[in-house]
Amino acid sequence: MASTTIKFALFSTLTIFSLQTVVSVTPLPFQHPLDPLNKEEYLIVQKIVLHKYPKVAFHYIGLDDPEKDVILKWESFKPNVITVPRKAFVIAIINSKSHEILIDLRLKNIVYDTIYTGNGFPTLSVDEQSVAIELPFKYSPFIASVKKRGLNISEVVCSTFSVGWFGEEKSNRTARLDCFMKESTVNIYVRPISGIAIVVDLELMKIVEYHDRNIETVPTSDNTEYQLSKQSPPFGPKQHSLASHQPQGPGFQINGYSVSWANWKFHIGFDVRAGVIISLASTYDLEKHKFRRVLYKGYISELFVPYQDPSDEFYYKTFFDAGEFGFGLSTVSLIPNRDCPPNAQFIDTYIHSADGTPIPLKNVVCVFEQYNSIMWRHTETGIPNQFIEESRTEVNLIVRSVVTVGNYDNVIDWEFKASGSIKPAIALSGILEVKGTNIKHKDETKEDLHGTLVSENTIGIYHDHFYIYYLDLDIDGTHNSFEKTSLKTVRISDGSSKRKSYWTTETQIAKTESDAKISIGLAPGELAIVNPNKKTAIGNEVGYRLIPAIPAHPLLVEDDYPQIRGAFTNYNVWVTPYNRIEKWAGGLFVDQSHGDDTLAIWTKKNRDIVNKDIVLWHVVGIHHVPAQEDFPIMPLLSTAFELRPTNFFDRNPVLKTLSPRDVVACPK
Ligand SMILES: *[C@@H]1O[C@H](CO)[C@@H](O)[C@H](O)[C@H]1NC(C)=O
Ligand SMILES: *[C@@H]1O[C@H](CO)[C@@H](O)[C@H](O)[C@H]1NC(C)=O
Ligand SMILES: [Cu+2]
Repeated sequence: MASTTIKFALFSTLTIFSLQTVVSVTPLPFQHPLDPLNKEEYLIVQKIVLHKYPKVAFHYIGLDDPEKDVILKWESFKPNVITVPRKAFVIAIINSKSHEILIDLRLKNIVYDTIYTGNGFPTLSVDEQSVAIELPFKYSPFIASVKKRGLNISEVVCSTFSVGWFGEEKSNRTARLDCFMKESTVNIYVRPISGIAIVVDLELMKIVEYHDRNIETVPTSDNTEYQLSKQSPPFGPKQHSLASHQPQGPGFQINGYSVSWANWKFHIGFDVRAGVIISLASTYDLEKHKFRRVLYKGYISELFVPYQDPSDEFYYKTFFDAGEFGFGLSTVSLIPNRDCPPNAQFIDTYIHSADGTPIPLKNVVCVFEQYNSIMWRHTETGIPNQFIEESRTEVNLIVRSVVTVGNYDNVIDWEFKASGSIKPAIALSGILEVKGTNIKHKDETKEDLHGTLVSENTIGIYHDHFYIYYLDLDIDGTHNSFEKTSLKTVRISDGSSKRKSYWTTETQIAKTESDAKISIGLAPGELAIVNPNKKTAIGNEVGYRLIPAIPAHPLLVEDDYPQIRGAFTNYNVWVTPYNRIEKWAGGLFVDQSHGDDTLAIWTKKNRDIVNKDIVLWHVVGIHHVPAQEDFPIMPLLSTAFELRPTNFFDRNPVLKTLSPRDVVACPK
């Protein structure tokens, strides 16, 4: 989480980029009904809304995805794309009121325009944050605070932070500002000016609350630089180059936003709130000679990052990065040959500014093949006079994007395997959120620092990262069930065996949403989405298993305000019946939300989920106790889970897959 300084810089670069390359950028016409809005479509939205209202702040503009049956019909019969509705959903602030507006992009009219009167506010816009961060420099109490600390105001930069919700009945749309020193280092986040609270009313665009509680040392800039140009020898440890040359060319094709590779085809969407969206992932079954559906739609629905310092200047830091700052708005351009290997291909898209203007975003996604590991192998030594060894190399396809919300960088990968697995992975890097302290050595205090002393005068505050994935699996069709299989020990007491025990399985079909709320713990078990209407030739239900990430459970008490808002972390797994409007696990209006529109609330209806179109939600969490190695910038910390076919194929689907080397050696 979360600031504007970096995003502001990003936008400036983009503006320059668009001016320089305006001639060569040909907007990609949409070819697929799930393609993100293109430049022309953003302009239509802007024109229509500005025609009705003179002053509008656009906080969200995105594709209003057509109904699933329409998409599936389109995919099966491949009619002209024009037959599918094309609409944009808009959240805008007009006269300080949140509007939800639906626009028909073909008819070029407003389908509905309603005022939202519930709790919570839209995603903060980058533009308003850019204005807010300049306010302290014209605010005399702040100038005095800086002077009092002996700091140079010309070397101060500020960032915006969402304020959270702490039980207030009513609140105005506000943000907090934290300020940092940029002098002698670009690593601003590790040089906070601690002890000051600044609250900005985003509608009035002025500072409405200010206090300077105490002065803590601003950590020095020594050893905080991460730019290569600022480092001095010795360099190391040494890394040798790896060949990622593909003499036969890439094994995948990208057509617009549609990708095909090996036995997979899928679509990559992009949304200013969700970031990358994987849709319509189907795998080709060599024996059945057809594509079979696996994942209708998958994306990260929310990221909850609660910090664990209850003091006046930190308690409010309980961020919802997707809903408050926008994963898509915070997606950065990937760096070729660094973020992605030389064999990667890149996809560009558009996002929008607060006045509705489309902004090109280059290299927002990269797609590449990666030699990973062994696909399968065996050495057979058990047959006299024969020596058998067989091994197949695994090549995977990775779809990567990077979401940088202020200080943190989230590397978001979707990995596809020829064996039928999909492996979503998250990796964190970037800068810790730290607090200044007068303490230089751990022995100086016995107090709870609410974090780790990661450098002199610098506390890396404890926090969590809880990602919740929306996974609308459609295993071989839309109607699926959720099965929980427990592995249980059976004691043998009748003397029927020399053994005293064994384990076996017991499978239960989750009937309703309550049956499907799962806290993954010590009890061994298997979780699977199955299609009860489709069986293998020998009678097993076809399915996909969830091999979960290392489980992380919330540690805040259930009635604490941030936890009410982030109640979707109460379980690691949830299953809901498909509902087109249940997209955001923390709610549609998350900024300052009261937690009344979360997954935890929707599932109270306890709806039926047997043999229905269902959605699996998986929480991937990291409890982060910072360490000195995370300073001044942290090496990648990663976690992943796997959606793995289970009795989906009749046998190993990669039995006859050739390793790349075999393909080269094989004479045509
Ligand atoms: C304050 O910082 C500015 C900008 O870096 C610099 O030009 C100026 O000399 C500094 N003033 C003092 C008193 O150090
Ligand atoms: C909201 O702002 C108005 C002024 O615009 C102020 O009168 C009111 O007290 C504020 N409400 C809260 C809860 O801060
Ligand atoms: Cu962290």
